[in-house]
Amino acid sequence: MSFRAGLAPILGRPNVGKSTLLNRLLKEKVSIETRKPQTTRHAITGVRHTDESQLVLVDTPGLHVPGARLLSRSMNRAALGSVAGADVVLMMVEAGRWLAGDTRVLEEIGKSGLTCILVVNKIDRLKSREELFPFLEECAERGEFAEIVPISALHGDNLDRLGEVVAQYLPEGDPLYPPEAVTDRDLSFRIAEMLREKLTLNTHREVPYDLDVAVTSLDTRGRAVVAELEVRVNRASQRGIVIGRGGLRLKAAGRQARMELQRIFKRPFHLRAQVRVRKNWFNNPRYCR
Ligand SMILES: Nc1nc2c(ncn2[C@@H]2O[C@H](COP(=O)(O)OP(=O)(O)OP(=O)(O)O)[C@@H](O)[C@H]2O)c(=O)[nH]1
Ligand SMILES: [Mg+2]
Repeated sequence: MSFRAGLAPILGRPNVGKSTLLNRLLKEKVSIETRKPQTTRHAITGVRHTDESQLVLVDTPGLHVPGARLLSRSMNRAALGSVAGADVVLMMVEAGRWLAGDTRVLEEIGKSGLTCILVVNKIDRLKSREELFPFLEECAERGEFAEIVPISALHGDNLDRLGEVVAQYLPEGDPLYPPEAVTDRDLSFRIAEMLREKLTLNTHREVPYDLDVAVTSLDTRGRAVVAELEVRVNRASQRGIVIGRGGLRLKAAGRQARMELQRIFKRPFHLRAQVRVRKNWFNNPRYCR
């Protein structure tokens, strides 16, 4: 049998589980996951290697009706941009819930003319298996999908099957990435995103959307990775919220990020974070690029 390799972006409205799927397919967290919508802000590539194929998956920001922010528009642009050069598109929906946002995603994918595989996620949430079949039928009526694959990304149900199905739609050819490649994102990005995930989980209302994290200095020469980070917020009051009473919230988030990074990279991490007020950073092209 010949080798297959190609590009498969994952598109869908916010919060359907795209990042969770990427991480489970790779068996490594390369893209952050939270229960809050609009978590992912960039297109993030992850490579799944098997003996027969190399699947280059792209996690994308959830497509949404753009708000006034430059960041919102640049997130949608990043998602749609990932369709260019794709071999097949994965569209993700939640089992039992086809919303207007899903129809909009399908329309955008339709413009590309590419083959689309529908991934029906979160099947573990259905009360019974009997609820699944009518929903799969509804999906088949809503769009022209080459395949419809029900999964639970969170529980890992049917993911090997999904990988095999997607591989069938890739062109025959040599691997696109070296065998050790996992993601196109560098260590600085992954450290910053990990802290952003923990801060997002530890803050509420508008704060997760008003904060951003960047690594300002990185030293990997010693046994431990030493990183300095800047946490950006939009307003002075959010600075206090993110830091928390006695610095406890920032400290807790930093510890959670450090422990998860140590598990992934199998070496110690030291993170030092400063919180700075950068008014309207989400409208600044420099931060949104
Ligand atoms: N019950 C259940 N929850 C899931 C499943 N997959 C993902 N989730 C949860 O759904 C939420 C959103 O997951 P993400 O992977 O961050 O979703 P996303 O589509 O990447 O979201 P955005 O980046 O905001 O577009 C998280 O709380 C996940 O744990 C699943 O199969 N079952
Ligand atoms: Mg995501």
